[in-house]
Amino acid sequence: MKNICKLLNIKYPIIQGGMANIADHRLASAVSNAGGLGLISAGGNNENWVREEIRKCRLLTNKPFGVNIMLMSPFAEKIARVVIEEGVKVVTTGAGSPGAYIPEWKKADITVIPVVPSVALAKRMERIGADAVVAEGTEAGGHIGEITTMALVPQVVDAVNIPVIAAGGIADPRQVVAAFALGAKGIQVGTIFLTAVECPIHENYKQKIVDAKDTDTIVTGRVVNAPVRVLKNKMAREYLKLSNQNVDRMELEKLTLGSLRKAVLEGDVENGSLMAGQVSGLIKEIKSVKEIIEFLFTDVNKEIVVL
Ligand code: TUI
Repeated sequence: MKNICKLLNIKYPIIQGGMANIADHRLASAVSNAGGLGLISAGGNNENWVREEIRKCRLLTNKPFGVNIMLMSPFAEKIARVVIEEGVKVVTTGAGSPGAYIPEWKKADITVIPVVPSVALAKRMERIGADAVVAEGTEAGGHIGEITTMALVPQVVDAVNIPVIAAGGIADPRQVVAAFALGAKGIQVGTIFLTAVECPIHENYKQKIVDAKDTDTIVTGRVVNAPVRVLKNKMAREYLKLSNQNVDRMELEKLTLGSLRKAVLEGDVENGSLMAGQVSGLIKEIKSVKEIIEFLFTDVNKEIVVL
């Protein structure tokens, strides 16, 4: 089986989590320049935005980088075409099945890495031509599945013959070793990159992660079948209160609509949606992307963590 570094032509077996409406060319190029695989996250943006971001990223790095496509986006189909037109080499997907796009991407020689929350979806992705899968546990931030990384990763590893990349709950070298011990060939991290110097979010959002403790995340959206892990704040508490009262879906959507942007751009940490994983409690300082990547792979047992 191909090693992740060789598959992706990178130095460290780490890919950046998608992070809708956050990860643009600035974070992606920083991750790629530091030896990982950076990703531009299409999020809820349209195809023109994605095209521009790809071009800006090329100006900042000559290393490989990819695009993450959030499949619930109304622009997903158009973005699926733009990545081909722009010669992007790697695509990761989240929040749905990319089945409809995989044949075209494979024809264009794109390495396709769907993010999956279950064994069934991992098997389906392998069958239709995925080159690797990211098995993301429920510890992760943002839109999540039900199974923990500890339980999910070895089950996916046993079920498929393509490389498995572990995600959810990784922000420290001990967790990197654990992921590889479970059979993963690489890691995907999001939350710790949110706090990176190069991550283009408001400082208040970064500080809220640095200040968080283990129990400070909560899952909203279960009642509308779109569970999303966020840091506890006024918005999250109100959301959960309303969803326990069986209010209309539209009322709930009014509360979350635009709330990620509120947090990301305006630093409104009480009314914004602060997506973050359970590892927030482990993160104690703001570092550069390069420092973060080098930290994650410090003193790891090279027999377990194969670089
Ligand atoms: O996608 C993510 N994380 C995300 S996407 C996002 S933007 C968003 N915000 C609010 C609501 C919805 C999306 C923020 N964070 N991670 C990968 C991931 N994919 N987690 C879970 C899934 C998933 C879920 C169902 C993948 C496939 C799937 O398939 C259902 C099907 O179609 O079979």
